[in-house]
Amino acid sequence: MTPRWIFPAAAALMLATSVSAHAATIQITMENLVISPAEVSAKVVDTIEWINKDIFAHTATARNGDWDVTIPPKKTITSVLKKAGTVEYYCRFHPNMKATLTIAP
Ligand SMILES: [Cu+2]
Repeated sequence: MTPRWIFPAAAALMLATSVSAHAATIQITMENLVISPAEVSAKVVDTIEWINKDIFAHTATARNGDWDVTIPPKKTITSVLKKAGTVEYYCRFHPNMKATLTIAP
């Protein structure tokens, strides 16, 4: 006889696989006042993990106003990309920190 738990486990596995085929998680690190990688390609529905390794807060502020994420010191913030385009962004506290995110539809 087949154990009852196999069916929900298989269903959960299939669900996880189909989700990951469409959306990726991309990590962008802020460390020593540098955003890396400085140029990232992503697509709509991807998740960005903003990782701040510094001991002060940073922001990822889109120049076109699409988003403005504040990342507290030593924290990781996730956000989901909703709009396509090539977005230049910077840190409001440290304007020398600049990078580009290219988001495909
Ligand atoms: Cu900063």
